Amino acid sequence: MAVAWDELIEREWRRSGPALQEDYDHLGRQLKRRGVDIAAIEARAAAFVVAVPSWGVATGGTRFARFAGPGEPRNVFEKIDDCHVINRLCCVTPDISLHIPWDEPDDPAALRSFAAVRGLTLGTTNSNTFEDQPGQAHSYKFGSLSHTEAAVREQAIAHNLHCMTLGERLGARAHSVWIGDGGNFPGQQHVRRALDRYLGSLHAIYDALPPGWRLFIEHKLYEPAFYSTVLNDWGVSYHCARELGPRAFSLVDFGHHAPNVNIEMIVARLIQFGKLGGFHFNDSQYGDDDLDAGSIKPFQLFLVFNELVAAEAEGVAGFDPCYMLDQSHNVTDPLESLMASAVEVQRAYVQACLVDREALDAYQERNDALMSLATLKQAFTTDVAPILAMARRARGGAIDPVAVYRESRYRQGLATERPAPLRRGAGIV
Ligand code: PSV
Ligand code: MN
Repeated sequence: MAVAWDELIEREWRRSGPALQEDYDHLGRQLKRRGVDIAAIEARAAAFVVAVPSWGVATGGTRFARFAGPGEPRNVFEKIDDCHVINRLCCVTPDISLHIPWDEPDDPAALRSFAAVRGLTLGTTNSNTFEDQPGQAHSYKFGSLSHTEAAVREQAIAHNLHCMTLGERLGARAHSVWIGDGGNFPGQQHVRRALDRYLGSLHAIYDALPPGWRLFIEHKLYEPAFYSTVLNDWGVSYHCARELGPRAFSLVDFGHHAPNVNIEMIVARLIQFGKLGGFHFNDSQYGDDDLDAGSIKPFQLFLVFNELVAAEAEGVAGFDPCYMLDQSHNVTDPLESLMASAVEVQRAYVQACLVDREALDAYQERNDALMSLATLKQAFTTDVAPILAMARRARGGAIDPVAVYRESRYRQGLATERPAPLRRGAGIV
């Protein structure tokens, strides 16, 4: 769908630019009183990147139903077109996380340049051994990398090796593994043997990791297995990443923890142990709800970034986390949700950049609990929206990405351009 983005964005600037400039200047004066240079913060905001998941641009679903939206992407090229719109407007998502075989291209070089001309990279491959593909020799019904039968494990390993070979041709730099392996019933699995088998399979994948690549492993406490999972928590993930070697890291998906788990503590520990690979950002109220990042617990998101920015500031050796969204958009336009979520993640980062670290250190040393929290709250309650908007503006993006997107009528145009039969049935992604 061809849209005159430059024109729309300029029109928005004429309409909203003067008010934004006023807000920005006012915030600049406020921050100056706190000893903070707004231009330096804006530069950090502009350098921030969070990848979008290719599987997030189509409408998601629950176990019960999927309510498809108009103009859904029908192939990986259309997904990349949609990802381009997201980045065009919010200027924070130049990278895409691909899912194989859902995004398997016939011609990887063509896909890579299709993305490149849109200013996008395909940084991470994700394997899929949690469902069966047509014609597949062995079923994953009872597991994949940890399956009791060697032939199933070998098939799952081969799929991961294929993802990485493909990824090399796409210019990817990391491979991410999430498995659905686990048990529904007490006694169904010998839990220690299952983990041993998983680790054995991962060793084979790790050994084939292309030069310069990182391997991310993603834990999850339940679902689709409802009693036990093989990589059930960050401790097991850390153990596996350590067993595998220096290029294996734990990936933290926000939704993959029990309610009330202190995720920022997990993040801090993984940083401390040199094994934080990155994130799948989303939000949740109950389980792995895959809601939009920052929609339910924005303070938690900020506290995670507080740990990340502190590690950055302290120059923790090897600290280089990869930021990705991983959400399921069931009741919103997925592009709007992804834009809003990318901005929420960037907002939390920028707020964390405003923490007065010297003051916080001093309060911590004096055991002043109240003022320690107040220092964090001062940063968290600062409305950084003008900084984010100016960072977008400087890079040709929109002041209000969702508003410009709606004005463009991109979705309405797709509805006729991409006629698709309603895909019935449930599904997480
Ligand atoms: C399933 O929980 C899941 O959302 C995992 O978080 C993976 O990252 C994602 O699917 C894609 O495989
Ligand atoms: Mn995930």
